[in-house]
Amino acid sequence: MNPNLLSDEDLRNYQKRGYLHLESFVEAATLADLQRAAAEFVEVSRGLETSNKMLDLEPSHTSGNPRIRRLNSPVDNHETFRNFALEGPAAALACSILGGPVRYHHSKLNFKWSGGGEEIKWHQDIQFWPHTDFSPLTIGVYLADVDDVMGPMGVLPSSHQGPLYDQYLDSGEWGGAMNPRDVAELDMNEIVWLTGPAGSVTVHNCCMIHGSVPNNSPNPRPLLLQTYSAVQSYPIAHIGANGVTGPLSGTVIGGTSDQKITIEGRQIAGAPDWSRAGAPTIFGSQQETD
Ligand SMILES: O=C(O)CCC(=O)C(=O)O
Repeated sequence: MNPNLLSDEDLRNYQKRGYLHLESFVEAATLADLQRAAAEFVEVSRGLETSNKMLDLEPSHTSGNPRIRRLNSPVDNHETFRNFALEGPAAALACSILGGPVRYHHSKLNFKWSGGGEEIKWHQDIQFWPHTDFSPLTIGVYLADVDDVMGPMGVLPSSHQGPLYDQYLDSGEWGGAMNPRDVAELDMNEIVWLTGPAGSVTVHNCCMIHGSVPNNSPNPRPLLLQTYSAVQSYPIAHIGANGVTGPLSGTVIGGTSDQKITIEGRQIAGAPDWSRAGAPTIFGSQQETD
């Protein structure tokens, strides 16, 4: 991994504002591979009438007029996306921002189809998948040129240092977005809309207020998103999406994990990660160390 991918100024900006906007960051050949992979799923979608675990389709989707909302977990569904996120430019960028090895969490490809592709209301991500710290960040790559009318992602600079909002509805159900009363308190003039040519990259911290408006243009707005945390940060189980983020979630990139974690000021040298190979019994572990 190239630790010098970003300037010191970029890194300072990320800390201060909670986001980065890197125009035309992904080089042409890699971008073309990602675009080809995305196009394969559009073809797959033609054979579907309704959403399945992999593809979330709009109700009006048909084989002749595909309308995809989201490809879930591209990293688990295509080698190109897997390489990009776990070994390629997105992995390198995550390591560069977080200053060392990182832990991959999850990925998705939001297509936001043409002619009305849906809005994503203002929200913060960390409530969806709390971690043991606030290092998690999401790297987005536009797979098409995106202008103002295509529903680009918008961020509220420095909001990652502000309140962490309750994203439940008044009814008590999970709403996945900020309450309109809280949104009304925001200064929307401060929102920065992250547009750019295909290959442009967005990075936002897990506490950043962000969202996007409907896509009223004649073209889809595919945004490939992958989330990472610092290696010493862990998803907290049994809350939100943690635990349903795919078999590659937890992959350590750019180094190793010493499994040390600090809770309430006390450091634990945690056991190895047994989530893939299965846990040994305490009897087995203790006998092996005799
Ligand atoms: O696709 C977008 O515009 C925003 C994505 C996003 O906010 C999310 O998936 O958390």
